[in-house]
Amino acid sequence: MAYDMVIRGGTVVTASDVSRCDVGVRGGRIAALGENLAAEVADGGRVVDAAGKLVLPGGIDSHCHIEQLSASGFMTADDFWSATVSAAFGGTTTVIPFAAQHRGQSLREVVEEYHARAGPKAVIDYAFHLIISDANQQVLGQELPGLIRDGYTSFKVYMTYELLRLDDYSLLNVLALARREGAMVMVHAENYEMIRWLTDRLLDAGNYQAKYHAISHAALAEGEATGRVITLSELMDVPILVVHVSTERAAVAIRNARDRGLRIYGETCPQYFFLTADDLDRPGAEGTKFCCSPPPRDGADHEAMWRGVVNDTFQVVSSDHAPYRFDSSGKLAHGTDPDFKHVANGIPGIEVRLPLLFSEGVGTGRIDLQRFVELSSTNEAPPPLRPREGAGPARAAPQPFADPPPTTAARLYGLEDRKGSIKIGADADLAIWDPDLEVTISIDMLHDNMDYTPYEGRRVKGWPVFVTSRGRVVVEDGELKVERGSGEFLPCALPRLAEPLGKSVREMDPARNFGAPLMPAREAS
Ligand code: DUC
Ligand code: ZN
Ligand code: ZN
Repeated sequence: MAYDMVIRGGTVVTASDVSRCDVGVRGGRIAALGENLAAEVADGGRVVDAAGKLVLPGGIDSHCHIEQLSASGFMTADDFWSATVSAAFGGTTTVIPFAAQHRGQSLREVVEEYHARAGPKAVIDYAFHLIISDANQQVLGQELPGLIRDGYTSFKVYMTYELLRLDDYSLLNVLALARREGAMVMVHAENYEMIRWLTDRLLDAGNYQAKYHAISHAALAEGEATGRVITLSELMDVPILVVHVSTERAAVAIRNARDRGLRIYGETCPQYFFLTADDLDRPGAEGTKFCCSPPPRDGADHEAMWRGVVNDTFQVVSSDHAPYRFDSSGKLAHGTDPDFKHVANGIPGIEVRLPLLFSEGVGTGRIDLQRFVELSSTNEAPPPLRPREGAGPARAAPQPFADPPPTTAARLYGLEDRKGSIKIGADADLAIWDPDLEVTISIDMLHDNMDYTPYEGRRVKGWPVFVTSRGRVVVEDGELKVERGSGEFLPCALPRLAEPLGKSVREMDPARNFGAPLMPAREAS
């Protein structure tokens, strides 16, 4: 049977292997992996020479903010067109941004709004996480269960931010619902009162510059909240994913929880390897370009993040792309000398996420190619066992490792049937990388709608040069080859990795709590 496209002679990182072979694509899907497939290309089909290149699954960016209005009223600089074009140029072929509820809004209406934004513009495929800021009866009792069944199977909750945060009682309600319905809960874990107290004292004393943002969002605030939400999830026996982890303390909390057998997953982002709190101390208002929450930390935390990607504390490295321009639409909306409390929180990075991780991770030998793929999309190899500690090679000295196995974005969010791996039957979402291409990152070469990049001038080695989505060529020779709106919505399955352990603590277990039925029963799927 003839192929529409054959990618010939590259080093292919498959679900179980790294090998030199051809990839045959038919009907938008991967149809074959083997030798000499080019001889079977259909009339009008094409052969793409990948000799000397790497053929990787297109990345999944499972944490990015696109055409999202923040609770403080800032619209991101990127819409679904510019963000997905930028993602594709950086080797990402699936994005999972947020449909963000503001208090008082119907979740269903929010989702419709985001579809109206994405549908006509996205050039690669997309799913949505929900953001729940109003965990009321109507939302938890009716809207959310229905939406989960319609393919919105993950949602983010905040422990900080006045207009978004849920108190512990509401968090427990959300966790109970997630357990019952089988959804994945993503948590922004920072202690609201600690940040509020520090912010008030700093501003009272006139310490308003961007650098104090990093002081107000203390590392301890992240560590405390991470530990607390892990405890809440343990009470409810439901897995959670702690997003954008930036500190050693939080990483250790996640790692320790998993060593105790809990299903606690972790995500970190390039900014927590590459940027520091000192970047917020740049002259004038330049420091605002680095304001995000949690803020960039320091060298010891950077090393802890690298340890975490090696020892599987983290299963995903996402961009947390939250683009606000350095002008009155974004960072300088409150003037050219704003106080940190009023600076839009977030930094761009959707295009450079994978090149940064490739260059500093694979290029330096910290992680191998398969681990790179695991962290950036998925890899369904039997889970490799990871060393307990240290920054040694990812596959060195296996030791018994507690359940759950290492996992990745596609599996965390119920997309693994179609996305994130090079396997027969999966969507032909591929990125051919030139591992030797050296690039100096600069805002001029990026495709987002930003006016700065926090990585200006940084040199990386390795960049994707040819990208497909469902077999369509999206990027070739530095040009975009697809139309606006050609990306498709992806309903997500219930993630198996959101399944509870089935082990209740005594107080939640009717067999040991004198018969009280407290544990939300999981729905049959
Ligand atoms: N949280 C995010 O997830 N992204 C940007 C800012 C924030 O607080
Ligand atoms: Zn967040
Ligand atoms: Zn975010």
